Amino acid sequence: MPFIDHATKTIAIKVVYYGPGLSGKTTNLRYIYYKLDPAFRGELVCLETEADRTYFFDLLPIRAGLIGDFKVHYQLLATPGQVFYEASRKSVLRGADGIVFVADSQIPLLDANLESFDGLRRNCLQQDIDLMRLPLVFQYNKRDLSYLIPVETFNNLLNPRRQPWVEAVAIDGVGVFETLREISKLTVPPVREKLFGARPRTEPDTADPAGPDFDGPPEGDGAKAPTNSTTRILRKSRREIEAELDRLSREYIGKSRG
Ligand SMILES: Nc1nc2c(ncn2[C@@H]2O[C@H](COP(=O)(O)OP(=O)(O)O)[C@@H](O)[C@H]2O)c(=O)[nH]1
Ligand SMILES: [Mg+2]
Repeated sequence: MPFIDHATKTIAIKVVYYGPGLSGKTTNLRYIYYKLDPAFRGELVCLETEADRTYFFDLLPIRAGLIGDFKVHYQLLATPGQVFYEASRKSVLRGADGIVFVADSQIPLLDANLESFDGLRRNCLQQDIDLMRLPLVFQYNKRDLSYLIPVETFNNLLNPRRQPWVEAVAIDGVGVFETLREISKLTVPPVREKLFGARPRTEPDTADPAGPDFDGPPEGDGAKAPTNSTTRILRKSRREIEAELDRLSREYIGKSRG
């Protein structure tokens, strides 16, 4: 369910990057952060608990264009991959408007991908999220390496409904904005319908995070995302982290008004 503020005419669309540990989720967010003009993105933060680090994920708020006359913000969230962070992954999925499943293309990691996708299914079920109806894009990452899982195999195993998929080398930025564009194409129509019903559109939506406002160099230009672009935020408990997430996204929406 997107966050819609009718008073300020702003919408926040939440996109969760999900996948096995080390598949490249943080790398995607870093690259987006690094390429977008600072005017169109907030800080990339890593939220974690002080005590046991049992709860952490990355958050990047970005500004896109308009749906009707509503300003659109995307909140990109990357889940932690390790098995023992199940609780974090579950609560991060709450209220997700779309999911990018970042798979690791290396053959030895086939099982890890399948297990992670199973976990996604299970967590959605427990959160009353219908994964069959949620916008979902697959990113088959690390295509620069050898011994790769063929795209066809990935699609047969993970993506029988043939939702959009993108082959990526996130570390070089290849496919990163393409993935973001695909998920935005899928997340905008349900929001539009929620706002304006099914009536025909009068003006085109511009809520593509890699769209008209994006004037960075073309993706895959060989530039690597810097590895130290994340601000760390420590909080005591999971509840405090969730409150912080709320605060950060609202603060960003507030700041980027006008
Ligand atoms: N070769 C290669 N390495 C990648 C690619 N994307 C990410 N990595 C590396 O994989 C590791 C894990 O990436 P990270 O984004 O932290 O994974 P996360 O656990 O999904 O957030 C890092 O060392 C990245 O540099 C890629 O496309 N190709
Ligand atoms: Mg990560």
